Amino acid sequence: MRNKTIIVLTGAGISVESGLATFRDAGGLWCGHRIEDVATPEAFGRDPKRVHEFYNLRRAQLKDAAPNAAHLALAKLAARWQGRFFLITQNVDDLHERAQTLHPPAIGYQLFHMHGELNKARCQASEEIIDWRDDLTVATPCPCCGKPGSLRPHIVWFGEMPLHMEFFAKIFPECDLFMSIGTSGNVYPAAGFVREVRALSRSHTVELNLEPSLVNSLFAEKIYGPAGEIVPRYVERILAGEV
Ligand code: BV8
Repeated sequence: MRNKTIIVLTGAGISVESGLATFRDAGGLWCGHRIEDVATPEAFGRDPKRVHEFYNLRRAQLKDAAPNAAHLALAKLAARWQGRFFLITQNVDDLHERAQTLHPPAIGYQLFHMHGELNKARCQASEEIIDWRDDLTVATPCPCCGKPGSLRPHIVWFGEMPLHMEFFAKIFPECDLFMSIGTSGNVYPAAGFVREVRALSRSHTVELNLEPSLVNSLFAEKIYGPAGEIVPRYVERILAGEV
């Protein structure tokens, strides 16, 4: 497998052991909100104050979270991998970045937030993306155009096109190992990536999750348990040339 191309897809489950809630383990409620009330463009148009408060809460929670053993194991692999290593996350937290500061990545590593980032805001007038780690409100003046209310969270909401999709279509054919970690297989297009990789490449596919996802049957290998335990073990197997 050495010098081959690895593609990893992560979801909310990889951040659970860092104390961040998933989307569906709370019985469909997400920090007390229904997804359609806080994570759609319509919700933002209808009640921007409520949506800002939802993301302000999660941005604040993120400050108290730290990367866990699963994030660190992937960072260690990315630091030592001689081939190309693409980490695609559905998560909007910055725990992969923070893990990578402890293990500076090798040249072939790229990280993609396909659903945006909590610590970024976007001007709705200019589309400019701005680092943003504090609260956002409807009165916050936009640094680029000065207009209050022009900033939105740089998050891909339901019904919006995820980021970097054209690039992903280019790398799927060269994949040799596709790892899906901590995702339920509920949300598309991410849940369909394993099907695309299988159709376009001869990649080995492995699902590492607490429990079988909705697309578990599409994976050649399945390993279940807490990410903080199963991901470091799997990374050691890759580095030992056993995968
Ligand atoms: C799109 C940012 C099309 C928000 C997110 C109507 C109109 C348009 C689209 C649709 C539609 N109806 C359906 C769709 C498609 C829709 C979709 O898939 N809906 C689902 C709910 C049916 N998708 C979209 O809308 C996407 N856009 O399709 O655009 C389009 C086409 C052309 C032109 C324009 C548009 C956009 C989807 C992105 C939405 N934004 N996030 C925010 O974060 O605030 S998605 C959100 O769900 C998160 O990113 C999250 O990561 C993602 C997926 O969830 P998971 O990560 O899998 O989390 P989940 O809780 O589900 O599962 C956690 C898993 O971890 C579980 O399996 C659990 O067992 C496991 N776990 C728990 N603990 C651990 C663990 N595993 C390991 N260790 C542990 N300790």
